Amino acid sequence: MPERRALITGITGQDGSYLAEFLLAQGYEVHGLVRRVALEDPEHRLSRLIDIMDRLHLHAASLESYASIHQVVEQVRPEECYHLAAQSFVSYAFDDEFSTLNANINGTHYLLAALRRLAPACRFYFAGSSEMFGHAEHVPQNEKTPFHPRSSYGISKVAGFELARNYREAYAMHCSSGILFNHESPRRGFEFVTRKITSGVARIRAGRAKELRLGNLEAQRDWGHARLYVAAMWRMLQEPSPDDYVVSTGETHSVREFAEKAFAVAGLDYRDYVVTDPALYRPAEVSLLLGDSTKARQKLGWSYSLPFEALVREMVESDCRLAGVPL
Ligand code: F7E
Repeated sequence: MPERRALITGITGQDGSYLAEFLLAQGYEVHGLVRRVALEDPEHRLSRLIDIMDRLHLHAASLESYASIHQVVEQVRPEECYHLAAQSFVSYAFDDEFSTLNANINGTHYLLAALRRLAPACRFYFAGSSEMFGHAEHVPQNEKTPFHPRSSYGISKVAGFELARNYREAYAMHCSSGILFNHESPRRGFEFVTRKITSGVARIRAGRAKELRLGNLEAQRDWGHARLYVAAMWRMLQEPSPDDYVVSTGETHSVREFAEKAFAVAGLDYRDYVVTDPALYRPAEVSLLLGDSTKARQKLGWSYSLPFEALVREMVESDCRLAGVPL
């Protein structure tokens, strides 16, 4: 069978790197759209791709420029496109609403418009987010739960979701959105709370820090493992018809619980180190997210069974290894 061509935006991130590995293992020709600065600084910005770099085709482009996206889509003519790139840090979205909305909404729109023109049969995956539910009316949240985003990030994801749906309905394109709940791993960026905690544990264990400052410890999230979520993205694009799916574990835990478990993995008591800092609270918090992924399990045959403790342990062990204090 000839190789299938996939294009991934956001390939340098946590999800992009796991998805690239997954698609390579399925025999795909994998293309990635990356910023020029990333190509100029591969050691840092392409670090998650280091082991598969020689098997990837990377193209410099900016999601802020329609012309550059058009050029890459014209060159690659992908059969599947996974749109993962975004300004994805919710706290930053409060500091700069304008660039979050501009980059996330326009980037999605430009890509869809270029695909429509140059590769209309391409199957398209949009990275939706549980942040679209925000101040959710129902617990747990499923595909029918109304959106009530609480940040410009959440708003930008609702807009992207609606754009993907509109291209599906108006132009008969195969556009699907995954509404992914929080997903973590040793490759998570350091600004997100799970990695902030696990890297903080490692620094404390290595004697390089004495405390860890956190914001709202009572926020609850449905945290899964990113490596296991990328399979759901792929499955969505293998379906005969496009659709939208919640991807989640069906369990929720507080930030406090994550911290308690992470410190315990290293034999420490979080109460001795965690300091709450009101400056780290968000102007509008999403207090409780819990996903119901029945549809993804039933229609896509996707499943998830990794215990929460195993995710926390993997992340702490990895950060302790990186800090030179393996457990
Ligand atoms: O915050 C609380 C914070 O930044 C989780 C992104 O991937 O998942 C992620 O969004 C919770 C929030 O992720 C700190 O207030 C307390 O309630 O790890 P986070 P997020 O905002 O849930 C969704 C699905 C996405 O789509 C996003 O792109 O933890 N929290 N103290 C803190 N959060 C951070 N970052 N830092 C703290 O010190």
